[in-house]
Amino acid sequence: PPVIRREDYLPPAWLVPEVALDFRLGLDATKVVAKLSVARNPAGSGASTLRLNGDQIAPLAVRVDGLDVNDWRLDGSDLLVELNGEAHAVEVETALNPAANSQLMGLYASNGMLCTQCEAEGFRRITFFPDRPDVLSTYTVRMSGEKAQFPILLANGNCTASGEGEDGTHWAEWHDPWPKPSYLFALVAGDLVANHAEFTTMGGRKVDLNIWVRPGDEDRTQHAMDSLVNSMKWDEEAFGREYDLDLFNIVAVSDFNMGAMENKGLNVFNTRYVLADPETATDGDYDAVEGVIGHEYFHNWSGNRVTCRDWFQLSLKEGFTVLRDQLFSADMGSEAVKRIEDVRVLRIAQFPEDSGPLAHPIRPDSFQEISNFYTATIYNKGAEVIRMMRTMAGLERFRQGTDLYFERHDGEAATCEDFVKAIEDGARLDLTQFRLWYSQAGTPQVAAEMAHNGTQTVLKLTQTVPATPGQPEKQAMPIPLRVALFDRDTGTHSGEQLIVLDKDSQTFTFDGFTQPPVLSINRGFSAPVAIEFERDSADLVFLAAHDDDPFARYEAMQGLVVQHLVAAVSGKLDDAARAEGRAAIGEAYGSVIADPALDDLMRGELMILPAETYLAEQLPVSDPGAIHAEREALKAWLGRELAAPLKALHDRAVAVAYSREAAARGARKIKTQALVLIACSDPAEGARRAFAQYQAADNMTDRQGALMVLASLDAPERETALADFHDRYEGNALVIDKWFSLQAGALNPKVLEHIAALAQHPDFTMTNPNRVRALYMAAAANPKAFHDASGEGYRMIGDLIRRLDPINAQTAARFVPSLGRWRRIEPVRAAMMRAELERIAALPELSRDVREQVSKSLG
Ligand code: B3K
Ligand code: ZN
Repeated sequence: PPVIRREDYLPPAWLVPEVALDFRLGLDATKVVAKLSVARNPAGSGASTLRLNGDQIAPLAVRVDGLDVNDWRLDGSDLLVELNGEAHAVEVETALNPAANSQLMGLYASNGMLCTQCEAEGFRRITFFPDRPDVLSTYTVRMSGEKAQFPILLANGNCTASGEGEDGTHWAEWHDPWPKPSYLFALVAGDLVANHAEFTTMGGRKVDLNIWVRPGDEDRTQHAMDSLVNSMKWDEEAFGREYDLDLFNIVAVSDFNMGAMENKGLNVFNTRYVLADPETATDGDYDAVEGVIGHEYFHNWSGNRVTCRDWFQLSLKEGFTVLRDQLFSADMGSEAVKRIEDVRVLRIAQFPEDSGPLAHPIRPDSFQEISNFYTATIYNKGAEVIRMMRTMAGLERFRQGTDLYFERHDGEAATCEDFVKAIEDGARLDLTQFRLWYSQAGTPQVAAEMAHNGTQTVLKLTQTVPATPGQPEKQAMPIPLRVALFDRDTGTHSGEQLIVLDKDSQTFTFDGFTQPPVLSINRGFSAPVAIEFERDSADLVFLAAHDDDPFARYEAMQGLVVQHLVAAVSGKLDDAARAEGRAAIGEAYGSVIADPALDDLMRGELMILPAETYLAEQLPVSDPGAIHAEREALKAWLGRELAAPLKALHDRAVAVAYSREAAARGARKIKTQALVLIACSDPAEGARRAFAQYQAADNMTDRQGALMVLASLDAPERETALADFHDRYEGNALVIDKWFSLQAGALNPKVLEHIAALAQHPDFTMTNPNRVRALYMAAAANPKAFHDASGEGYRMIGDLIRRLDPINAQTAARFVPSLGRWRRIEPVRAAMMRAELERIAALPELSRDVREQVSKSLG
């Protein structure tokens, strides 16, 4: 497949200032007439050929300035039309079968309704068009269809006219005044009901808000609506951004490749990020709804008003919008907890990507299939990179930078360079060297050494940016590190400093300590780097108890466990060292459980042990079996050692009544965490408590937590609870997804058998991405299933990719990276993982999506 390169960018030869689309809707036959007013781009090549991209469609008729033409040509799937003048009207007809569209890109059917997904290149599956984000057009959309089947007809912008047609049909016309790229086009037709609200913007504009769902689901939309209103208000206050249409529609669909899509004025959402009530959604689900509603809304400015010049600039909108949604969620809840969660996601999802065969800079230089680049690197590392600019500039100057960015580039298709330049000018920062963060992949490793002499403390920092595919040599990058030095006796520090490491190696001197201070570094995770600093457990126990930066406190807890488990799996622990390491962890854990100054949400964060994938990242090559065994052994030890305080914690949390308040959410979080550890050390007691929690539950957080614990146990309560859960929620797709996920993610000895049986369950289907992910993403992330020594887990994921690829290539490709990590895994398993990739690569028919990921993973 051809490689597309960033450096080959050329402006479009033709622009399309206006588009009129006419849809005659049918589930298995939809007719589309597209009228494009095209004009030569003064900044273009001057070519007379108009190139209109297409994918799996055929031109039924082509007209230029009202006349049928037949001198058009096809180049691959693109339609080429020769044009002589400066401006023309080009009309193309296409016919689609939405019901047969299992890829869920373009126009497709879901549960009897029709909807679209165009980003990145789905619009070309609807009609022929210059399907690239730097072609901005004003859209007018007319659609007609059976009124009974599609009572609600929606598109971008405002509804300008509607009426009844013949034979039970009706029609609607929509107009979006804001020029937009084709990837932001959307249309929805179906039997939908709305939760309606109103929002008045800071400029006094009244906006109608609708959240459209299938009849029966409307009672579960209030949290999404509250989140939308909060997002609109927050963006005005935090970024000065006001909404710009009189209408904002959100539609929930159950078949969706991703989380949601920011189409102008008509966001389309995966139901899982819209529907929530206490009975069916966990606290985590509530947070995810708030975060994604915010994210898509914030795209209205960072993405829609200012869009991307080309797909290499994807992080321009995604990195920035993720940062915006992170700041929003932090403001709505606990800033400290949100920061810890965001760093955990980065470490679990992005660090392994950055150290593997698919590593790429946040602004990639090339791709084969853009859908493969909606990655944790573009999104989450992209957010971290912008967050660093914010940290260096300070909040006020950063805001001046973003104001300048929006002002300068409103209505444009911009580049990452435009963004950096605007921050540079607006925030008055020199970002010359900082631009390396956009071009270099790989997680910088920062080694720290401390020396103390008299009253002087010298901190020596050395950075290395690891080699990544195509980038063997790296340059030093500016790394902003928030640091504080603690006095051991007083347990305090005299102020935090921001130091910027911008050379390979640098020393920083601090004065005034009569004894060696305790270093707290990368506080708040001010830079997305890995810090290597050998230190005594005593120092980590000290920071875990005393650090006033909540992230640093969490980090000290993590550090204690990481040091211990890495030493354990590397065979570096004798019995005495193991006992000593556990004692330090037990002590820190014990104080976290007991500390009255901690709220339970934060306590819950501090109790989370480092993930196995993060532990694996610490080693050049690791044995997942050994990591799993050591981590489980530590959990069981903690459960035994802290049995009494954990049971007391569980009892205390059980007594807290359900509410959405922070205190009650915190209680639910630690409730299940305590339960997990109790079950690890005493399965019978764990099963008893879990079953009681399950039966008493009046909310999904408690019910799911209890069921998760039971699913991992070999106890009679397991089957009873699983059967009850299925009966209770039969027909509720999102909750049945949980039922699949919990079993596939369980640390049960028979988990592979269970997964095989679930794949045959009547509720399982390969055509619904949520269901596929519920079963197989959970399986691929479950060390006990995926890394089973037999290699059966690898075979299961390999088989899935082969079977899913022809149905839904985008979703299939998402499973490749788990197998792609083989180089970092011990040789016996690595060979089996590699063999699965080779089996896939040998297939004659593979999507571009899977082909790219597999060949990069093998190469
Ligand atoms: N912009 C969409 C992503 C669509 C990707 C399609 N392959 C969701 C988001 O980031 O908001
Ligand atoms: Zn986004």
